[in-house]
Amino acid sequence: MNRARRALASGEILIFDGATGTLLQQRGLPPGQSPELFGLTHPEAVRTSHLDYIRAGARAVTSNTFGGSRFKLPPGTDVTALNRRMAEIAREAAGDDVLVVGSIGPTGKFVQPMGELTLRELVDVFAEQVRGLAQGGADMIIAETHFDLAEAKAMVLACHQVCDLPVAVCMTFEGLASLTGTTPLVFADTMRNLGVDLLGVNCGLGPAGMMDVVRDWLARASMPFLVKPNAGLPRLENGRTVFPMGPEEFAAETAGFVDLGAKVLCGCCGTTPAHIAALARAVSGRPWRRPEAENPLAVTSRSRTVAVGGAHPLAVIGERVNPTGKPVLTAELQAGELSEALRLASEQVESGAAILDVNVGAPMVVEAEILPRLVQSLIGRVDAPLCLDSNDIAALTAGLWAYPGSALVNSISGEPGRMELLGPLCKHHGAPFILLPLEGRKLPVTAAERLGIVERLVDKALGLGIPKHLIMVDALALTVSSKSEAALACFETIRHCREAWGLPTCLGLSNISFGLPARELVNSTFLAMCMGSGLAAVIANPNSARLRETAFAAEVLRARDPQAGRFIASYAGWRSGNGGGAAVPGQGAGNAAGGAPARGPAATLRQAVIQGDKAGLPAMIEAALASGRAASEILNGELIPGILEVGQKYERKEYFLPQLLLSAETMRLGFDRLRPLLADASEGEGAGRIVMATVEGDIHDIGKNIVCLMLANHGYEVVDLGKDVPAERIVGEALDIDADVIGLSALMTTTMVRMADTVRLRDEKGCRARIMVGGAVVTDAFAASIGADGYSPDAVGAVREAARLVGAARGCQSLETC
Ligand code: THG
Repeated sequence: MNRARRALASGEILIFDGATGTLLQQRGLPPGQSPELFGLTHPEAVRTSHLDYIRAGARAVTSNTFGGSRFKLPPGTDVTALNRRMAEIAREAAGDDVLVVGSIGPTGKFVQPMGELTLRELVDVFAEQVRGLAQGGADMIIAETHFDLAEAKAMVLACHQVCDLPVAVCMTFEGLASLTGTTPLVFADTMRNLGVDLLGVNCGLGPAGMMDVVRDWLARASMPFLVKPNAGLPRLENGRTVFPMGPEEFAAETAGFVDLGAKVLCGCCGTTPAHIAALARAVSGRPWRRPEAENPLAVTSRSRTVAVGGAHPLAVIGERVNPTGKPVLTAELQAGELSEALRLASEQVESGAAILDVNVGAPMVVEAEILPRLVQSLIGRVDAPLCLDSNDIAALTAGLWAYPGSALVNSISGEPGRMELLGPLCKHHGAPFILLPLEGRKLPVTAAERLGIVERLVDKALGLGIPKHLIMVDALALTVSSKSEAALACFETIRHCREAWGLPTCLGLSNISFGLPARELVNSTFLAMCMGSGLAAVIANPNSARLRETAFAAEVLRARDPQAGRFIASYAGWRSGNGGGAAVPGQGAGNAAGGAPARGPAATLRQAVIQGDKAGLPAMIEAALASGRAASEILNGELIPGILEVGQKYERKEYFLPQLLLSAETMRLGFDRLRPLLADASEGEGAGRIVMATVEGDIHDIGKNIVCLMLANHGYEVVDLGKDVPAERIVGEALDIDADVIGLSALMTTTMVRMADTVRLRDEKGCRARIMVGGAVVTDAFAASIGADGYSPDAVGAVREAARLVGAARGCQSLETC
């Protein structure tokens, strides 16, 4: 096995080298001159720089070829020879124990339609470089500082075309997107589809800035990843660029990525052998644990990724860029015009299509010419990833070469020879594809027939080395009006693919209803039933409101819409009959997001409560405490304002019960962590004992919970009896613990009258506790009318009122006048 591949598979953390520019300058490289050309005339300078890093503890050295492409070198340079020579020099320094990693930087050119080059031309440019690096003895190729997805893809295609070496690709992000709009997750999914061996992030950011990039990856980083930060963010001092982080600080922060599952750590700009030595010490002896993550099918564009299957929402593939039944579109495509196709595309994206099916098949249309042209026009205009729909292999090939991300190929059937031709094409381009269970002339009517064809096709694909995560199955919707069991066969096919094989399924929805009236009704009902069986994607008309409503509601029912967030965001104002609501599930920046309330990681603790971010909150609390913030300040300044805002959102009908519950749980999680720390900040033991409850018949407890938190935070001993509590229990508890105060809450006019029961029972039982009341509809006057001792309109006031009543209760006791 290749040395680098073995190292990547091992359980070790690998340390690679750091920046070489300064080392070469110390050895005579004039500023501004090409390090690669300098290396040809000063091989010793390059070799000893590598040795510096090996002595520092680097397990790999990076060849001096970052700018070694045709476009970065003077015309006439023998690119392959230069790269070979630099790899040889690195090999001499590395010997047998250290890895040589062949570096490839960006060319400075863009592919069409942003620039002049075609993807194929760019592959040729990289191939020249890769060939030389492989000949010179590189163990692995690493693309660094890339920012354009198409260029990164070209580099991978070149590697796979020229050699069998493992490939690492590093992208540079500014915040959470590259210069051309690629997010870390889009990048990760596209590289995963291409079969890249090591995912990386380098340059642009210091270690702290790279945390967010790596966190974005964790959802899917089933592949090893590399982190290569700068020594902090550069500053200009007296006209010189200075990197602020010293070796120890850099090493301590960078070593933190081991906890997140990083496989390779190294340094970019501003790092030196001392930084690498410190890094090697910092991670010494720590094992690598491959992060556990899902590996779903993903369709990507330059800026979006749509994960399909598993727990991801239904991906709607817009069907309308298809000449079938559209005379205007047909005529335009025949005349080589694209405007109607572009209009249909934009319209579907606005309706919420996650992916766009692109089919230009019509008489007198040369698909192999029109499809790539349309693809190029679309990638400049819409963000949604594309699905290339054609029977014409030449058209699919040309379409894939025109596409920067991972397009979905629709489809590969069981016709003889199709898989043999299309399978390797899809594998090479990292293109997920749809298997169509058709072979020969006979339609497979039963599920068993379909599954038989699917099984043979999947085996064939796996035999060609195609990873399973590129495969999706079409469940084959036939016409129910002519074959009454057509829908049943789909349900069974969908379920079996999912449960037995873990494969996502899709289907062309409208086929089912041919020949029937009210087709939209049949289609949307069929969709709901398919979703119940586990359908992952649907090719359909996203402009249909009925379809959208069905899809949104079905996602709630099959538990793929947490807290019904997307459904509520779209249909809170729905009226039967006239619909409403915007987009299908699966809309927006990948289908995992979509729809308010935002459920991404929260930026502040307050937001964590508002968003109900239970997963994120504990770490944020620890960070806040570590930064020296007092527990009481976190509670009063973040958690309580957060939960108060949740209450307001609930009242404004922006939030519904699922959000309310989630936020309350998040709040409780935070409070449980802070509670032991609050004692110090309290106003001393024995501030008073208080029994709190929401009265019988009422299940609202947000307000009461806030008051409990506030009272506890002020040092009161609070016994929270919860909600829907009978008067007997409240007074009984007050007697048992000899409470000073009873706090009662009710949200509704129908339940607030129950507060009077408690007052009456307290007097009957001779309980000394003073009673304070509150809740949305409770007023001062009402409190007085039932004989309550105190009232507060809000939680802050409740604390003040509690202090007054405890004083009264105790004063009363000492005077023995009660
Ligand atoms: N499986 C897979 N791919 C597919 C299909 C499938 N691709 C093609 C098709 N079936 C899905 N796409 C369409 C596109 C258009 C129409 C139906 C399915 C359609 N067109 C209207 C008509 O013919 O009247 C035009 C109406 C309009 O939208 O304006 O119905 O099953 N893998």
